[in-house]
Amino acid sequence: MPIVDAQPTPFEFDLDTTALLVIDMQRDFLLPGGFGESLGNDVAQLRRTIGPMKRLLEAWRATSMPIIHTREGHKPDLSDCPPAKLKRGPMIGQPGTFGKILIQGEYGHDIIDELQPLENEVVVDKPGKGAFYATDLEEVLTKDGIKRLVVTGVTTEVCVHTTVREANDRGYECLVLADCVGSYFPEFQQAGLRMIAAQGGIFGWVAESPALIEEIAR
Ligand code: C5J
Repeated sequence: MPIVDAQPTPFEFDLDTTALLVIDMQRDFLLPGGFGESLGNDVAQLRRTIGPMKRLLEAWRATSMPIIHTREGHKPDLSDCPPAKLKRGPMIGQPGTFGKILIQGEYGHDIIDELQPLENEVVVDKPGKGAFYATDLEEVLTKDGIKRLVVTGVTTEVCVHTTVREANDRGYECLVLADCVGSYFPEFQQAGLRMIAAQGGIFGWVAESPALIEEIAR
């Protein structure tokens, strides 16, 4: 089995039971002038993941392992957006630079050009921060016999963390790639990664993508 140098211990995986999860690499979060930036965030903190993610996708696509992308967003009538979320995110559904913010079918809701999914890759639309809540992700993973997830995307302390915590509770072993996840807040990026691998890997492992790419390219 391939083994990647990771924290807190090496991460072992096999090509038949491992999937790549790419979380919310959407224009609304990553494009200059978009929703994320309009909230006062520095999108460069997220955009630094694009180069490593492109290299990872290229290597991963040369294997038979599945790739699953997620997008956070809502139906145009917001019927799947809990009032409590809307109360603290009143911009959701409002017109923005790239269409209605976080609304399915709008330009800003879709994945950035650099990381567009291929036709054979699954895209899971999720109304929450976690990728399991109110989605068919569990069915998709079960159908493919997946037991391990390599997790990438944004943001580290919100949608990546929520998903990895949920996945861990459901019995998946998760490897988070430090250079392929991003937070608008450098201190959250650092703490978010440390939390995953602390206490013997309380809910996962952390590694750098070149170490993984080297293993899957063997
Ligand atoms: C946020 C996400 N931060 N994808 N979404 O609202 O992490």
